[in-house]
Amino acid sequence: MSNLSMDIYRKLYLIRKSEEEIRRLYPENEMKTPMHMSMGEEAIVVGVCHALSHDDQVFGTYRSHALYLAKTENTDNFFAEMCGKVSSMQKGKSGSMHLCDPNRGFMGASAIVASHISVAVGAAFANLRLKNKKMVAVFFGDGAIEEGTFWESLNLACLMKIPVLFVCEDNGLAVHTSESERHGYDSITDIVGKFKCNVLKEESTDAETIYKLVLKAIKLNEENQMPCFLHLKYYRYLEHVGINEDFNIGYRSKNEYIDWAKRDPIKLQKSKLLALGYGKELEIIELQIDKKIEKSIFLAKKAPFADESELYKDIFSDNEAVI
Ligand SMILES: Cc1ncc(C[n+]2csc(CCOP(=O)(O)OP(=O)(O)O)c2C)c(N)n1
Ligand SMILES: [Mg+2]
Repeated sequence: MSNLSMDIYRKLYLIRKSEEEIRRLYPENEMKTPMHMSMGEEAIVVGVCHALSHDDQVFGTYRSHALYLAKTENTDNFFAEMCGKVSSMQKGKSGSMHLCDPNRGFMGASAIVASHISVAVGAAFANLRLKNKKMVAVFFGDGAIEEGTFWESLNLACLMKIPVLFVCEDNGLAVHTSESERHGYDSITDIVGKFKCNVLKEESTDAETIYKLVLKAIKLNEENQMPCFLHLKYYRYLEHVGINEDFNIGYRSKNEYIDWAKRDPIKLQKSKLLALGYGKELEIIELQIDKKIEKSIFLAKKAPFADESELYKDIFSDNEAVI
């Protein structure tokens, strides 16, 4: 059995199932946080995180359910935070948009488009100075390319040879506005390619393909010390924010979704393993994950909310940053 293919499937299934559970439970109104769902994006985060080591660091956006679970697999903390409970590491104060787990390399997520990119470059610079060999990957959408801070951060990383993986998760949309209505150019990679960085792109929804691409990016960085810009395409299955489909409001058609769903990342990985005869193993893995998630949700629902005094804690940092 290919451990790689199975491990990748395990993570893909964990993420999809967790979000399916959010869709099932959100109407109960126990999860008060706004939800920017990841469905459709899973191959990117799993492919990238699988190529990183445990200590490597990632930074994400408000749409980071998948990234958080791919990097940490920590469903207890994830569901506790979704329910706003004190048992979560952030004690219910971060919600879906500001997930964080620095001990497992998930350094943080920001709801301000592109704001985390310069922070990630700073963390990578610190790692370089500390010679701790930690890699930094920063994930952002195609909308972040329209922010000045993206270009300033890219410029600095290229100039100073700071080893950052810039991961652009391009779903062609910023809320409801398509790229062609926003960009005064045709190709992001052509423009980024003018900088002194490695540029790699992929449209596949196969997590293993993306995993191999990231190994290549890491190797290139070892050879020439230049940062890497990864341009990866995916299709957002659900509305910009919320748990529903939104093909009825006019900015996109369900046919696009139907085309992408034919190569859905989870189904794709599962069909590869089924073709190799691993049906029984897949059943066992899915059952284990279902139980793990069920337990995490049970614990999250049972846990109390934080005491009111918690509102005044962790507002300003008086600790040294975890790097
Ligand atoms: C600086 C800033 N401007 C505007 C917004 C409002 N806003 C939230 S998400 C979003 C779209 C971002 O699109 P993209 O970066 O492609 O990410 P996606 O939602 O597609 O994952 C916008 C404009 C914001 N949060 N921050
Ligand atoms: Mg987008």
